[in-house]
Amino acid sequence: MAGPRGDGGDWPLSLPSESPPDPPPDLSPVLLPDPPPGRPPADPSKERGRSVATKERAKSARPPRFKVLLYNDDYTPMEFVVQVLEHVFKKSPSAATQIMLQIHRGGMGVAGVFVLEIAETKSTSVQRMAEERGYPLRTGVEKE
Ligand code: TYC
Repeated sequence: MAGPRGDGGDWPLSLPSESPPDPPPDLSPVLLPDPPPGRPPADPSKERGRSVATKERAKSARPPRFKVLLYNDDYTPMEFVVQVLEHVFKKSPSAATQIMLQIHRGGMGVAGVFVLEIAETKSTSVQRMAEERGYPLRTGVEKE
């Protein structure tokens, strides 16, 4: 007699009963012996990969810093250099005066330390401010 589906197939379907069902897989952790202490990693390519990853992480964690330098000259007024140090480099009036005097006496000084893009922007902006007033003040950017 046909099954309830009317397609002539056996109903209910019976599973093959010749072999017993597979036992459940053994999922218990396999304990491997610890490697001897101090042994180098077996696969050197993995070691290389790890060192590259470490480098990249270090890079993004702390990008390199750049000094913005101001150079002395005989014509740029001291007051202008102090103003630049206060407004562009956010120095206090007394810190700005000290840095200006150090540049005046020593020929060069550090106005601030920044990541490259900020250092270049500040350097360019000081250069432009000086040029607009006809002062020969020179700036530079140098890796820390
Ligand atoms: N030497 C300049 C003067 O006597 C002052 C000065 C200081 C100029 C610092 C540039 O970066 C400078 N007027």
